Amino acid sequence: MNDRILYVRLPCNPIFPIGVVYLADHVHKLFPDVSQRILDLGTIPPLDFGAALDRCIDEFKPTLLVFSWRDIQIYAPVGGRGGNPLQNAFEFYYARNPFTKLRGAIGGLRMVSSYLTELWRNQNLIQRGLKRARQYCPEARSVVGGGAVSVFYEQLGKVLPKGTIISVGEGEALLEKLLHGQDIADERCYIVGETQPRDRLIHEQPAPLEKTACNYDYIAEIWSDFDYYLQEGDFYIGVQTKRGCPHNCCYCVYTVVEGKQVRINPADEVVKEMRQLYDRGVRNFWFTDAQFIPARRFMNDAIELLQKILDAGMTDIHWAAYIRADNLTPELCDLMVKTGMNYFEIGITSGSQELVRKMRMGYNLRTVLQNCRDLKAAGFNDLVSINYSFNVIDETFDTIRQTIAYHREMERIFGADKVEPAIFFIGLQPHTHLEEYAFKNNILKRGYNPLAIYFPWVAKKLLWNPEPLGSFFGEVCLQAWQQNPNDFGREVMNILEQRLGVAPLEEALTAPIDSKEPKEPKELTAV
Ligand code: B12
Ligand code: SF4
Repeated sequence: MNDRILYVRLPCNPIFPIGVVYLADHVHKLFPDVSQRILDLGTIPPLDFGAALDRCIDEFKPTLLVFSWRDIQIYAPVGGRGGNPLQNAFEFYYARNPFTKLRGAIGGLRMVSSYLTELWRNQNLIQRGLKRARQYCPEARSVVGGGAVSVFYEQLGKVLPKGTIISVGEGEALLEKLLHGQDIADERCYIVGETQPRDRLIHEQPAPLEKTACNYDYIAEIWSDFDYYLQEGDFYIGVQTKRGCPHNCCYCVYTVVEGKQVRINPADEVVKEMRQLYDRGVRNFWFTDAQFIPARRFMNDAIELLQKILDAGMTDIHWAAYIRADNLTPELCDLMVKTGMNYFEIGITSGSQELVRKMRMGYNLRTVLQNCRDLKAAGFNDLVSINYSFNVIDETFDTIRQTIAYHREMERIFGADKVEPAIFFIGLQPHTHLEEYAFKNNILKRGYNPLAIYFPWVAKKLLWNPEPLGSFFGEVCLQAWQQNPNDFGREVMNILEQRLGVAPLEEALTAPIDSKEPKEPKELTAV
């Protein structure tokens, strides 16, 4: 067999390229004779991207180029590569002072230009790589996948070279078929210029896969820059413990990208994988699951894994993850602390039970509070980031007051300095319930281009902050940046409290129809 696969992780911030590592590992286990190499452009200075790609292709002469594209939405409303996109956008849309508005416009233009440059640069790298590989092997092909492609697969088909295979979600099964020379028509993919993406392609379930420990000795052989992530010691190296999320949160696309069926990677295999990294000096791990504990029925799996990490003697590690804090027990809290969890993010989105239900999030906020108390009692004394997205749906001054009450209670539990309110506004994503809601309510027209954020009117709709409260939030955020730009989240909370007051906690925890077991709420009835 003469297949030679080059994995190119397209430029992005240096986050461990776990996707291509897993793909290469999977292929090696099934096709040990296939030669492989990894090139991570995340570790290479921008001026050298093209030359590094050329050099690698000239040396390796790949027959298959696997391009992995991690993120496109750098404009997501947190500090991104183009500056602070939320601040730019809000200054432009809501500032009354013309100078502030102008500053927002200039910042926005800078951001849009860096966004377009990245889009164009990645398309160019894909074209350039394929052209160069064809100098050595005229039949060379390219496949493109990864997080960004999974979200924007429909739009990317319009800009990538004819014949490129565009893949949605996990790539293991697709690569297997390509190497076996089998028909790929049933896979979650399509070929530019030859086939069209099937309707609802992203909603198709991924192929079942029993994940085994990644073989890092092999990865070190095929990836010369692996050490880059080991030397610094402060990277959180990705380890996946499961795939899939059963929930339905109205703005979230993870649940369709990874599928609703949760597939657990066997705990022994996860520990074996961590052990190899540990032996290479890694002490910080990020469990890259959509949710580390997606539902109560997966708590035992989390307990088993954490216990096995302890049993393996890895007692000086730290780890972080997205945690649904409604799925904790005192035993689990204890293990989380003992195994070194030193950061977690909870995306409750709102502190109002009524809104949490309307957004189909299936959280019981009272349970979350109780579990946080258990976590604190177990000795957790590190940082918690609570993600709030205001104004998603049916926000009122009352629900804002409830969110403040909820947040203050979190501060009482963990300590105000330990609770970081991360203020987001939802960046609307394709294939979500919220997008469907926007269509039904004539906020967006079907066929809009979600990548066209260079048009201010598209960007304004995708950065979800609708009236009647949109301008109010705009004003509050601008005041917060002016008063305390280095502690934006806390400042927003303080201003909201000064302006609106705070509700009794009990009001925040009580929704008109209190469903203990999250069923399918009907509030997004337009969907
Ligand atoms: C965990 C995670 C994080 C963690 C990463 C921690 C770490 N150390 O690894 C943190 C919290 C840091 C993070 C941050 C961000 N993230 Co994030 N993150 C994720 C998440 C949940 C999982 C990613 C992951 O590692 N999965 C596990 C690995 C194994 O999967 P994978 O890399 O996707 O690879 C698989 C497939 O994609 C596929 N595949 C990959 N490449 C290829 C190539 C080919 C050819 C094929 C066929 C298949 C294929 O096969 C792989 C194996 O199955 C995803 C959402 C999701 N559920 O996928 C978002 C996601 C990747 N993040 C996203 C974004 C935008 C970001 C941020 C840029 C947000 C921001 N604006 O700040 C930041 C980046 C921060 C920075 N420093 O630049 C987006 C990217 C797409 C987009 N919208 O542009 C995603 C998809 C979420 C979303 N829906 O919007 N993230
Ligand atoms: S629980 Fe998290 S990953 Fe799952 S659907 Fe909701 S927001 Fe998405």
